[in-house]
Amino acid sequence: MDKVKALNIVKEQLTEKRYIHTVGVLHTAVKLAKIYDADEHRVQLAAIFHDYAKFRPIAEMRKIVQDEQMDDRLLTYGNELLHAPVGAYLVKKEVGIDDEEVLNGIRYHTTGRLNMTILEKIVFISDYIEPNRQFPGVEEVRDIALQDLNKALIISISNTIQFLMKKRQPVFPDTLAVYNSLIMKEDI
Ligand code: DGI
Ligand code: FE
Ligand code: FE
Repeated sequence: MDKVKALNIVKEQLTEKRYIHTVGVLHTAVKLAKIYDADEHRVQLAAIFHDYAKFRPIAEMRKIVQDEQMDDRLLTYGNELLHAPVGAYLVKKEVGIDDEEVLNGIRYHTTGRLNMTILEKIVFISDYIEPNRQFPGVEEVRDIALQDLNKALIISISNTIQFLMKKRQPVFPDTLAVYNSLIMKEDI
């Protein structure tokens, strides 16, 4: 599917603000795909559709998680997590994209997972650093993402975990697992 068609499809699912965010993620992801030699077309599609399910009713998303026998933990760690795996499911079902690498980029863009592919890392980081994101520390990750993808992942996940802890929200175990595995591998 080409970029223009994909953008037109996702636009209908999103608010204007979220669409602008999506275009920011797309541009950032393409830049990172060139640097890290990832499949640009797949990265584009995953970036464009990453928040496809963001505005689906919570009840609908919870039902899909149950009916499709997805990971049960998605139902207990916060509703913010649902749009990623449900997005992957709906993009396959409604848009007809069945490339598992693209779908995994969508599926894991919020929590991350152990042994993420380059595409998954690129979508995850681009979601965090795209130009419309403004929060303390984002500039640092923007710079580091151009040099070292894993280091950028460590910092962004660490920031997210701290953000969740400050709000006394649960941290999804796979998110902690990515953090642990990268921090033990990296010399940071
Ligand atoms: O959809 P976006 O806003 O573009 O970004 P996102 O898909 O990364 O979602 C961000 C939200 O997800 C934010 O409110 C924090 C939350 N989140 C991210 N990782 C975790 C998490 N929430 C829980 N409970 N646990 C996590 O590990
Ligand atoms: Fe998201
Ligand atoms: Fe997003």
